[in-house]
This record gives sequence, C-alpha cells and structure tokens, in this order.
Amino acid sequence: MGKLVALTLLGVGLALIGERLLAFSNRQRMNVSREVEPVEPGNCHLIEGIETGSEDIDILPSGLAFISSGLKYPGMPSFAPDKPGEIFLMDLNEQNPRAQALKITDGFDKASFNPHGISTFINKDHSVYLYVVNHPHMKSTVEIFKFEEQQRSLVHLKTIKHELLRNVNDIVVLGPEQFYATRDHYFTNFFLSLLEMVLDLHWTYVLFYSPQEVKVVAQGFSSANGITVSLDNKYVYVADVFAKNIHVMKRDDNWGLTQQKVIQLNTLVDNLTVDPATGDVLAGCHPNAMKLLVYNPEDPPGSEVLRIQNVLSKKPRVSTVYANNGSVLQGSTVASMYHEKLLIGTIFHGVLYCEL
Ligand SMILES: *[C@@H]1O[C@H](CO)[C@@H](O)[C@H](O)[C@H]1NC(C)=O
Ligand SMILES: *[C@@H]1O[C@H](CO)[C@@H](O)[C@H](O)[C@H]1NC(C)=O
Ligand SMILES: CC(=O)N[C@H]1CO[C@H](CO)[C@@H](O)[C@@H]1O
Ligand SMILES: [Ca+2]
Ligand SMILES: [Ca+2]
Repeated sequence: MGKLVALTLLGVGLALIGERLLAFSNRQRMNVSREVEPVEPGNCHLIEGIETGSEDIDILPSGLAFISSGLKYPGMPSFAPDKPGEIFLMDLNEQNPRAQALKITDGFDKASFNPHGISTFINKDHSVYLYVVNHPHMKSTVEIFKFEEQQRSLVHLKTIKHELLRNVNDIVVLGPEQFYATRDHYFTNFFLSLLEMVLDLHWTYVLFYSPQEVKVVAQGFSSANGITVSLDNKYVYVADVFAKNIHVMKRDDNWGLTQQKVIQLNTLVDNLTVDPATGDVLAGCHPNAMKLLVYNPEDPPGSEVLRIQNVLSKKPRVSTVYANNGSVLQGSTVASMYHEKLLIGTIFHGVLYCEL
C-alpha cells in the first residue's frame, strides 16, 4: 500500500512537472516570442577591450566606474570560459572614456576569480572599498578590496563566507562589512535549480550580513537578482527577474525590510541602479530570456534598459531608455548613469557607452 501511494505521488509529481514545463513555455514567462523595437538615446558605442561581459557596474560620485567582467554562470554562455574574470575601471570625466583592467595585488587567487555583482563603499576617511560577489569554483563568497586610485589597483583585504551566503547574485553595501545580498536560486545543484525555476518555487531571499549578525530579511522571490538603495538609504529596491518586477522595501533600524509595493514590468529585470541626479531607478533587463538560455549567435538575446521615475509615488512612470534586438548589444544586465553619460553592461557581451 505504501509503495502504491509513493508511486501515485510520483506520478502526480511527474504530471505536475510536465504541466509546469508546458506552462513555462506557453505562458511566455520567458517572453519567448517577444521582438524588440529599437530605442537609442543619443550617441552610443561599444567600449574597446571589454568583450566577455560586464555583469555589474558601479559608478563613484567622482565619475570613476567599476565594471565586473568575465562571469561564468551555470546555463549562461561565456565567450572566454577559461579566462579569469576581471574588474575594469573607466573615468567618465574623460572626453573619450576607455576601459582599463585593474591590477589585483598578490595574495588573492586570481585564477579562480569569477566576479558577479559589485558594490562600492566610501569610508568616513574617503577610502574607497569595492565589494565583489565572487564564484570561485562555482561557490559564493564576497571579496572586499581597497581601491588604490593612484596605482589603479585593488588590494584584497578579506573573503567573507557564510552558510546563508549561497548562490549570491548582487550586493549593496551600507556600512563597513554591512550589506544586503540577494540569493538568485535556492538549489546549488544545476539540475535541481532548473527544476526550481520550472516549478517557480519562490524560495529565494534577501540577506543582511554583518560580522555580528546574518539574517534573511525578505523572502518569497522567484529569483531575487539586482539590489540597490535609494539615494537617502531609506528604501531598498530588489529585482525579481522571473517575476518581472521590482520590490520597493522600507528599511527599519534593525536592518529589517518591509515591503511597500511591487512595480510590475513586462520584461525580466536584472540589475538595478539609481540615477544620482534624479533618484530614478534604472533597470537592466532581458526582453527575451529564452534566447539567453538557448544561445544562438544568428538570433542573439536583446537588451533593454528602463527608467522608473517617481518610484515611491502611487503611479511610477516607466519609460524605455535603450532597446536593441542583439545586433549591437546582447543580454543587458545593468545600466548606470553619471551626469548625461550612460553605461550599459551585459552578462557575457560588451559594454555600451552613451552620451545622452
Ligand atoms: C512578456 O511577458 C509579459 C508578462 O508576463 C506578458 O504580459 C507579455 O504579453 C509578454 N510578451 C510577449 C510578447 O511574450
Ligand atoms: C535586428 O535589427 C536590425 C536592424 O535594426 C536588423 O537588421 C536585424 O535583422 C535584426 N536582427 C534580428 C535577429 O532580428
Ligand atoms: C551586479 C549584478 O547583480 N549583476 C547581475 C546582473 O544580471 C546578471 C544576469 O542575471 C547576473 O548574472 C548578474 O549577477
Ligand atoms: Ca550591484
Ligand atoms: Ca544580477
């Protein structure tokens, strides 16, 4: 009898998985058939020297931009699977900004460097720290570097590991060794994580980390991805890529987060940044995620950047800043502004520079 029940349950389970697999493609959760209407703001060109991804970008108030490049991520294409990742620097004050790879000082395992989300933090004494989500051997750590501007180098200070810091996508640093991080899938095993995606389990979360305390502060995301804070540091914005939305959450004194609202979009939202001039949220998006999962150079994944104005109001306004079918830029993940200059990053392709 026990076996019969188990078999029945297994059958029901398999049927359920089949149904969800069908639903997955049918309901166009991945926006399978979506075509992209091109939108180009002003003058744009690809930056020379970055050809293997620019997954995350963070720009300092001074106009220096950090770009994380060379991500190797299960299920995603990579144009240089054997090349370690790098952090590039661009000075957006220059007439013709160029990208330069930052030297990383000895004592850090550069061969397995696999940088993902990044976040800068400026200390009271004006020192600049770069926090980098790293996936050495497909694990997740957070690396803390001190940025030496004169030497154009990164000095490795510390590796943070924690039981809850798994499958980390992005971080936003708010104090010395104090940050929020997103976990973008629950299972570490690739097959189980695919199953998780198909079943849409909503088991991912946002974590708060400090040396004293580590805790889950928001959960129930389909796939929590980009994370950033408002200019006044009072609100945290979290992109749920498969749910195609942005969660606006209010911070409390104990680093807890309370959801204020969800801004629903029609596209898969990846990384978020805030325009320092206006407070608007800029979202790097995947207009057609299936083209990312099944990569075809003849019909590559496109790129899309949205601007969300009046995020906290009843009616936030969403407009398209950039859109391309992949002929110029493939698989955008992030957009970051400095004055009238815009950088758009990608998972595995180039980085686009635009003067608006
Ligand atoms: C893309 O996804 C959204 C939300 O799921 C849906 O409303 C829209 O119809 C889809 N568009 C296409 C062209 O698949
Ligand atoms: C993308 O758009 C360009 C022009 O905007 C067009 O020439 C090209 O055929 C399009 N590519 C695909 C794959 O649709
Ligand atoms: C910094 C950051 O969150 N980057 C992410 C941008 O989106 C891509 C695609 O999901 C992620 O892989 C990156 O981690
Ligand atoms: Ca980031
Ligand atoms: Ca991301």
